[in-house]
Amino acid sequence: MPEKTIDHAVTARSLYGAATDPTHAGVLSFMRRKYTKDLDGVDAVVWGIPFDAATSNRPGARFGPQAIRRASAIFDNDPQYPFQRDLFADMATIDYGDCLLDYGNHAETPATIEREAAKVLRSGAYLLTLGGDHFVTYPVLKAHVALHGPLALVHFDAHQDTWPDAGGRIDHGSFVGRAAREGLIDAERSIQIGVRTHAPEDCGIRIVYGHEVEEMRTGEIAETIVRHVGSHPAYLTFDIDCLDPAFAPGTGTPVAGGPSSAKILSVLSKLGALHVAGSDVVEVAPAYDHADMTAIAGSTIAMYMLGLRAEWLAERRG
Ligand SMILES: [Mn+2]
Repeated sequence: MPEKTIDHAVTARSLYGAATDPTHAGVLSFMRRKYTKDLDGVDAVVWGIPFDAATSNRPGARFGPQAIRRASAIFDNDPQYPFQRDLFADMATIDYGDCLLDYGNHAETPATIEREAAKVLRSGAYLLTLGGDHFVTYPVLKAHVALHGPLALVHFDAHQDTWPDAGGRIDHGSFVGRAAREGLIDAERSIQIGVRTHAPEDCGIRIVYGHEVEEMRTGEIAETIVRHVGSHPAYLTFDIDCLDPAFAPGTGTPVAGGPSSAKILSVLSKLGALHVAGSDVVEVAPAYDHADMTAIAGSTIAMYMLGLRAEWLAERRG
């Protein structure tokens, strides 16, 4: 038997290199990355925000980070498809654990999330956030914008998330409208993919509707995104309900008529030209899942986000 690690999430001596824990055993961090709050020398951080009080329909995304971590155990020490590399060979990556939130005091939630995200970003690390419902993107995005200025939003979702909000709602369906009105995102450079509901306004954001995703080839979709965003720094947010409920039933507000995980993963793999400043995967709600299919899709999308980052870093370091 090749040399195996066990409980790499707590026994790892290095932040580099893939773990080799048995898939069915060991402490479950994201892809067995070391669990630590120490940001020294870290290139990429995976962080959970177990919050779902902003959900309009079925709650349960507070269990998303745990489910995604558990499903990520399928990524063992083989080179990660389709990147053909150990993502962690040259990218020191940690699991920063979860954000501590008071379930009885939502008024403090946005500021707590923003403050914690800012702490990570100040270290210079790339931040990949695991939701939680889609509200969590708003404070995380704010922390990124404080560092980078307004970002292009690349938003995979069945919903536009631009429903009315006078400015103070803790609502998973209004963060995009708020971000546009507050100048956090550059609406003209922003794009939504997979939308199949109608909100009252689009805020000037380009929409690729669900039926268009169905008709377009993956290269065409990726090219549309890259052309629209250009070289502008972008924030990549992925609501798992972008996928058809046949591929991601475990979510709060499923909508029929979405793309397959295969199609969307192919699109993501072709986004290497984007300058992605930060990313998240949200709305995985394992209580409505079957055979971990939604958690597996979510963890694979998160792995692709790290893969794109690893390629980005490798390219710049030569
Ligand atoms: Mn959605």
